[in-house]
Amino acid sequence: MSVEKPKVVFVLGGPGAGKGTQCSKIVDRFQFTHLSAGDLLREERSREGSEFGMLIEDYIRNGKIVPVEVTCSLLENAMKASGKSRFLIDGFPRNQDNLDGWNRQMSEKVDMQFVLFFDCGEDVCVQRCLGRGQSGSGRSDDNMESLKKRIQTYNNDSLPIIKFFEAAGQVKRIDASPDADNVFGEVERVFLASGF
Ligand code: UP5
Ligand code: MG
Repeated sequence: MSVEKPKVVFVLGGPGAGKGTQCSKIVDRFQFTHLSAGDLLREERSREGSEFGMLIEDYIRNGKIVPVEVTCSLLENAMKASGKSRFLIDGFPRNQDNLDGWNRQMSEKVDMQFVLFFDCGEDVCVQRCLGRGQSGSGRSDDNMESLKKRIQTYNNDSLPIIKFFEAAGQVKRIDASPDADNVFGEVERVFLASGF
């Protein structure tokens, strides 16, 4: 008897596109567990005794992408610890190193369904992150200096990965500029059409 592999949806899009907001709504509506790579890295950064704390803080503040060995292991551990079988992987893979590492460590162990891509203009993304920073997100990268670097990394390193998935017919693109409920209307249609 074959055991079904866990199902994975990658959730990608620029900084502040609304990945986390929409993932919460998907969790409320469908049977998925939300794993944000950024949240897992921030947790690891604050974990007492972590050997990666300082490295992670430097990468996050400078909008650089943490080496995949760290991120992929955090994701695999969180998947195992949850005991669940359907995952939204938010904010990963975001460069070629991430994708290569995932393919080495995880791709055979899961059943990747599609990539949910939140497409959002740069100005809207920046305003959302700055707004979140002003309302006390406590994130060390919600400031203009870090945001410039995050946007640059997104354009140079992450967009090519989305284009790669798109060429393979795996991307479901969502216009992320309307308000969150309207965006979710589109998201819901995608999940229903995919049999969830
Ligand atoms: N908001 C959301 N949707 C809205 C809407 N439709 N209309 C109006 N406002 C909306 O939303 C951001 C803000 O916008 C919130 O205030 C929200 O209310 C509002 P959110 O849902 O948080 O957007 P999200 O796309 O999740 O933004 P986030 O800032 O989390 O995206 P990033 O991709 O920049 O951040 P992440 O946490 O994934 O990564 C941070 C850093 O960690 C990276 O820069 C990198 O240094 C590191 N990292 C890695 O190295 N490797 C990884 O694999 C992942 C992260
Ligand atoms: Mg997020």
